[in-house]
Amino acid sequence: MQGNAQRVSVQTNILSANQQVALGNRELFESLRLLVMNLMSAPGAGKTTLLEATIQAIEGQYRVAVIEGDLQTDLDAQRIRALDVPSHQITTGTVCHLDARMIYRALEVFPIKELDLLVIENVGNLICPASFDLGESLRVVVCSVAEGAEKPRKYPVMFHRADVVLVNKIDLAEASGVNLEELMANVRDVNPTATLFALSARTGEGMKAWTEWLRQAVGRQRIEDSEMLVRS
Ligand SMILES: Nc1nc2c(ncn2[C@@H]2O[C@H](COP(=O)(O)OP(=O)(O)O)[C@@H](O)[C@H]2O)c(=O)[nH]1
Ligand SMILES: [Mg+2]
Repeated sequence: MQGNAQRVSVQTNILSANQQVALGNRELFESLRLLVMNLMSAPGAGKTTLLEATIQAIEGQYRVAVIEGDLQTDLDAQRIRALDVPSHQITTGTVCHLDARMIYRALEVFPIKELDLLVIENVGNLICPASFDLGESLRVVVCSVAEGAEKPRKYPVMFHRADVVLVNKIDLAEASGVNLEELMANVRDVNPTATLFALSARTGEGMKAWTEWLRQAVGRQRIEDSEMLVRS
C-alpha cells in the first residue's frame, strides 16, 4: 500500500512541476500571440503526413516551425525540413511523451518572435502525452480509421481534452472494415465539443476543411495581435 501511495505522490509532483513550466511557456506564447499546436496520436496514425500536407496548404501565408518528438531518429524533422520549414527534433530515449521543459529548451533553436504557428508533433502514444501540458493553445488529436472504431472510448483522456480531432485515413475505411460513422460517434461521445474533421492525408479528401479552419485560427490570432497594437 505504502509503495502505491509513494508512486502516486511522485507522479503528482512530476505533473505539478511540469505544469509550472507549461504556465511559463503559455505566458511566453501568449505574449508573442503565437499559436502553438500540440499534435498527438498513436504511432503511425499519420501525424507527420498530415503535417506535411497542412504545411503545403498554408505555406506562403504563414510562417511555421515544427518541433518533432520521437524516442529515436530525426526522420520526421528531416521530412519537415525537406519542405523548407524549420524543424527541430527532440529524441526522448525511453520517455513516452514530450514535457514542457523539453519544449522550453527547444525554443532557443527558432526565431519564435517571427513565427505565426508553432507545431509540436508529440511522441506517438495515446496515453502519456495527454497528461503533460506543454503550454500549447490548441490540442489536436489524430485518430486513424485503421486503428478501429473503439479507440476513443478506450483512451478517453486523450480524446476528452482535444480541441480538434482529425479522423485520418478515411481512404482505408472499407479495407479496414471500420464503420466511419461509428468511429465519429465514439469521438463525439467522449468529447461532444471538439471540432471534428474526417480526412485522408494520402488522397487529400477532406483536407481543405481542416486547413481552412487552421488558416482562420492562425488569422484570428494575428488580428487580435494587431488590435492589441492599435490599443497600446
Ligand atoms: N492510406 C493512408 N495512409 C496514410 C495516411 N496518412 C498517413 N498514412 C501512412 O501511414 C504511415 C504512418 O504515417 P506517419 O505520418 O509517419 O505517422 P505518424 O507516426 O503519426 O507521424 C505512413 O506509411 C503514411 O504514408 C492516409 O490518410 N491514408
Ligand atoms: Mg511522425
